[in-house]
Amino acid sequence: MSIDYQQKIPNNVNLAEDRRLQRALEKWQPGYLDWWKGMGPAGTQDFDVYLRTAVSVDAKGWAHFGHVKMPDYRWGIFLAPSEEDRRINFGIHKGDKAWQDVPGEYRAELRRLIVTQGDTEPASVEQQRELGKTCPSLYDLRNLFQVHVEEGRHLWAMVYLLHAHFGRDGREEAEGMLERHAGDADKPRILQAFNEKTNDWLSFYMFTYFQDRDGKYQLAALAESGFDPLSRSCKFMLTEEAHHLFVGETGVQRVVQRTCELMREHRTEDVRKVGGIDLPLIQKYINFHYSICLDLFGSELSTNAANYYSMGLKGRFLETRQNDDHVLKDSAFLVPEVVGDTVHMVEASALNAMNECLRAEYAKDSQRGMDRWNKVIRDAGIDFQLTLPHMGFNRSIGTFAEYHFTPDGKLLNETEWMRRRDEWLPNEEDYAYVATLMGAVTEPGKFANWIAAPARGINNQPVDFEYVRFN
Ligand code: BYC
Ligand code: FE
Ligand code: FE
Repeated sequence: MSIDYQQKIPNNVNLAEDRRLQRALEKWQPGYLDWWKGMGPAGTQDFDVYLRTAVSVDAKGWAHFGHVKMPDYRWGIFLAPSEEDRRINFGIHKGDKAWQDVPGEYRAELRRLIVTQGDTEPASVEQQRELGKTCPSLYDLRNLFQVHVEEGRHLWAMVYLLHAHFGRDGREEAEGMLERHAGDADKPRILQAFNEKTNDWLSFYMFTYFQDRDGKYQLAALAESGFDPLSRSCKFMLTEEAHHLFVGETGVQRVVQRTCELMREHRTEDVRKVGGIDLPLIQKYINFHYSICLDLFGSELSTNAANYYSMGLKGRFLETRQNDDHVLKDSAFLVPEVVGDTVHMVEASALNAMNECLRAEYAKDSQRGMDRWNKVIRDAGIDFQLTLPHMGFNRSIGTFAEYHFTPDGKLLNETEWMRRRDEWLPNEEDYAYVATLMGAVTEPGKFANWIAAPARGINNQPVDFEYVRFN
């Protein structure tokens, strides 16, 4: 189904037929635009940006490219096509028809899931809002803005569900999305990783590699939902998410590549002397971003997560491909436990271990890009390996919250941890150094010294295309 762009709010949900809902969303829209202008990408209102906009949700139609001023971007409501006779695939309602309306008894749980998901979307834009001022190239600047408009659209996706299915409290929650802000002392965002600073571009690439990947896994689990409108929203969001992950993976890879070039060219490991980002510093950034993202999956054991699953609200990654009964009443899953000074994997109820189950998938997937980065280092003939830190490193949620582990998994006491944490996490000096590298490069086809050019441009355009016009 194609998307109606004649309307104030582009959509493929027949909004015009539901006047009340349409009016409610049109009332929310100006607040959203105010938020975009006040809390969205700073100082960008007049830029023309080469953006991708969805014109329909099928495979061919959703990637339409052209220069757009961001406040004029057509944020809309797009659900993936509905599946005929879709069933609930897991939990106690397995086999029942998927719900088109919120089941009354699960209203509170569904609302909480949708609000938590929605809250992260504008949060990420707020966290990254200053980065446009220090872009390493026009190509990267355009990618940053593409991510931003799509995170804005993801907020629309969740706000639509709240307005369409949760009545008055849904509308209040939709207001709340524009009232909480990343890092705000009084009204912070719900999940901690969305209150951290993202002040430099290495952080941005790490964010889109690690944190957007949490998005991918959470959205995939919600795409399994028995609540069909949520499932269809998340399915379409996932198609957009792929680009965010691409930006992260190739971004880090290009930094790694440039670092290797500088090391070889100048025959030194100390690339800070020549304006590069040294591999140990890249490792510290990985340690930080991966560990705060592991926290995003919640506690290893959670009755909330068990309930979400049994109720049919949130499934596992690729639920229908799992080879079991999809009810899991008597099934087990391995979760970590600290015994003495080592970590043991012990059996727990699979239902209670849902968060851990999703985190395990995430961990596997996180390794894949690392392998590609390491190949770049190896191909350059350099003896160094980037690694994911141990699951207990720098954790604040769940089993590991009360312990301290080194990146390679040795238990430390509090004093040792405080003394040595700067060896593993970026410290003030590291951030200050990276900050000195950040300066706007805005000539088409030029790149900052610390990052390699990409292999190709966006949508078959050349790398030196004018992806952003400043006017
Ligand atoms: N100490 O907090 P709970 C994205 C217990 S990113 C000890 O309820 P839950 C994006 C607590 O009592 C994706 N225990 O977490 C990315 C409870 O135990 P019981 C965002 C503590 O609900 C980049 C248990 O721990 N989407 O889209 O299991 C850019 C569980 O705690 C403590 C989502 O996250 C403590 N301090 O899971 C843009 C999806 N604290 O009583 C966008 C929606 C708590 O239950 N969210 N406990 O046994 C969810 O699915 C869930 O909210 C979470 C948390 C997975 C996040
Ligand atoms: Fe998103
Ligand atoms: Fe994203």
